[in-house]
Amino acid sequence: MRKYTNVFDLGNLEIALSEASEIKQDRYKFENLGRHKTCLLIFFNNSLRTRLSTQKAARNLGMDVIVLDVNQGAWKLETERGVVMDGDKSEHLLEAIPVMANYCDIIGVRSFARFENREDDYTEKILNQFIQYSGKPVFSMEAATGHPLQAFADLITINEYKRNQRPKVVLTWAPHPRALPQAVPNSFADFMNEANVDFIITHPEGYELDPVFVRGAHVEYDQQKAFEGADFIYAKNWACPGVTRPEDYGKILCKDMNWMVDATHMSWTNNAFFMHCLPVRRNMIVSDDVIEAPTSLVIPEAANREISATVVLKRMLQAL
Ligand code: AN0
Ligand code: CP
Repeated sequence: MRKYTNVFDLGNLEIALSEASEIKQDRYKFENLGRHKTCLLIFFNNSLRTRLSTQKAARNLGMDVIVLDVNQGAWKLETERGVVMDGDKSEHLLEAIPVMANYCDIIGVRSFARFENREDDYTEKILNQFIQYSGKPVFSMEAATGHPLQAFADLITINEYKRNQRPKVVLTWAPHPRALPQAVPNSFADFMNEANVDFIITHPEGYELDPVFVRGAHVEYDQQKAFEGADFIYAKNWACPGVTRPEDYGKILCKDMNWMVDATHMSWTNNAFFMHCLPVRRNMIVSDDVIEAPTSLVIPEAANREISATVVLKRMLQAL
């Protein structure tokens, strides 16, 4: 595998899931694969889970790891070509990428949507520069439009907890005080559309996700209807994706607290499991009792981030 940005990079999901369970049974099975190989993790944004689980995954494979927080201690990076660099940015990404690539074999990048320009975000301008100019395998640790390590961990979790062959999985929008990217819901939809699940998306009007990710999924604007008979509820906030009204891209259109997932919402379901990628704001997205219930999978989901990252890094090492 030379890049990992979406579900199609994984190929057959059944095979990917069986590799995940092989690694979960013995996470050190491939501990010699990464000897004398270095994984560089570059963060333009904050992280707890991705930062820790990806380092752990690299170490499971015997790799060395370097972590760079671009905004803490490195030179401020210019990302636009043609800019007269007379401001606060001392270095250009076009030099920084090949320089950083010298010191490693595989690169992970976290670079969230900036919400300045929809086209820049949806063409993955920053991530694609790493792919183009590093000459190294690159994986997304949440880029502008996707978070495929999270979605793979979510799929692993659903596969572990499902009670029937084809569970009903609902992705629901929920309220949040700040504008958040669409990366997590996009990738979740990307994966669920290829998985053996009955997939429904529910959100207020105006929050339609990009058709590249929604594909044939059923979109239901009535949240209660969507929740009926659900086996898994996956909650996430996202800001306006600007599909129907490009001028609203990145805006908060709705703060309706009736969309928060609480015990009443869960009572509409088939005793569903609750999922969220974390970090989560309690009593905005989900009530205390729902996230603390035995049916909450937020912790096992986060634990599976180590597994999804180990599978992806293993495949990248095998292709070096
Ligand atoms: C980020 C987001 O919504 O994309 C990261 C989630 C994994 N969340 C926040 O910024 C709170
Ligand atoms: N779920 C997730 O990616 O969490 P972090 O932002 O803490 O890495």
